[in-house]
Amino acid sequence: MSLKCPKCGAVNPDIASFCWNDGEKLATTGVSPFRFSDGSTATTIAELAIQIERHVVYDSKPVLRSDSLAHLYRGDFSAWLSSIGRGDIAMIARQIVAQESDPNIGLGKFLANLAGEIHQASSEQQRTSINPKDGAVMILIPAGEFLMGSADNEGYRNENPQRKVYLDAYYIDKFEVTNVQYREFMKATGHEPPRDWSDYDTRRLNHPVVGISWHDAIAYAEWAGKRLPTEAEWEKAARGADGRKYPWGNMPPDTGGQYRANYKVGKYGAADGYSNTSPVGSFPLGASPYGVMDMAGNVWEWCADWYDSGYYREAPTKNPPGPSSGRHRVLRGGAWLNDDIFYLRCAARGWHAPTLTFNYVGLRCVQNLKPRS
Ligand SMILES: [Ca+2]
Ligand SMILES: [Ca+2]
Repeated sequence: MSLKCPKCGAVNPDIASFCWNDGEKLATTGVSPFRFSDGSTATTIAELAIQIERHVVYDSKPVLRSDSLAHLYRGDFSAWLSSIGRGDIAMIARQIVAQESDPNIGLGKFLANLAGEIHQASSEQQRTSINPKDGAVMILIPAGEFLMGSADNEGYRNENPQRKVYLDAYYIDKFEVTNVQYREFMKATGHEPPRDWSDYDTRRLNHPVVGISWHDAIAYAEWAGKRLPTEAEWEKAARGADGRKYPWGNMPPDTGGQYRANYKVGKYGAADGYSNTSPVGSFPLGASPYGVMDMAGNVWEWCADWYDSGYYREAPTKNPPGPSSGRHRVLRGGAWLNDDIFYLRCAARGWHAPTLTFNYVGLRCVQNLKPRS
């Protein structure tokens, strides 16, 4: 079954190759309805979801089709969600529910987002790899340009100017490094424990490790055969190519009463479910365009670069390596103790002295692609 793009007329083999650009155009021009190659149409997101269900999602699982379709025809997204099982498809469905409830997202934008999600899920196999040393799931960030920093009237001045930056392809940890992983590193190397380690190692095994200096982070990465991300690599993995404000898009992290990050919100900072760190990957709606988790919130993450507030004015636009010297190292992403969502933005920059340790700073690693033999 194929889809026909109403803007350019292209007939695509599946929704994963739906034209992104035309999806964006639909959002602004309001072109509707969306026509399928069998003559059926969709004018609302609910109808669209039904068409997608018919044409794409259940092609490989026909047994489930009639049951879950019935939920959709009744407009019962919650029942649909619970009828379709686990894994990536369930995550896509949650995104449908979340986005359907956001009046600012038109049909076209929704389609474009959904196409990206399905494409992501269907190509997940080639896009991920498992690091044999620490068991981390790593996601491939493809080579190409992205928008780094903030326009002059947005963000802090240290995020200006906004530039197009090209990066070679790399892998990045899907999750922040956990206490379990850090414990393996200590066992193997005899590295000293993080500050207040006894508070964390038994009760919070799947939480991000904290209380580690930049030097500790470097030692962990080297043990695992990886390295810390450059500031540019971190930012691209968080926001994709389109300059969005947060990993999930531009809407605030609590839109529709659903939380997309662990930050300090509500009583004890726990309206999102956690007053301190959360287990990694607890906010599936907060995934980046590449599926990287907790890029906003939970813990700040050490990057490889020295911090320089004016670096963007002089940095190369291809694989910027960071300043050659400095006093502080870069931190990214915000954490559970931040109540200002300004720090959750992908472009926001933090910094600390590389020797210091905090209960809100951890790490994740990156790895170069292996050269082809
Ligand atoms: Ca919280
Ligand atoms: Ca984080």
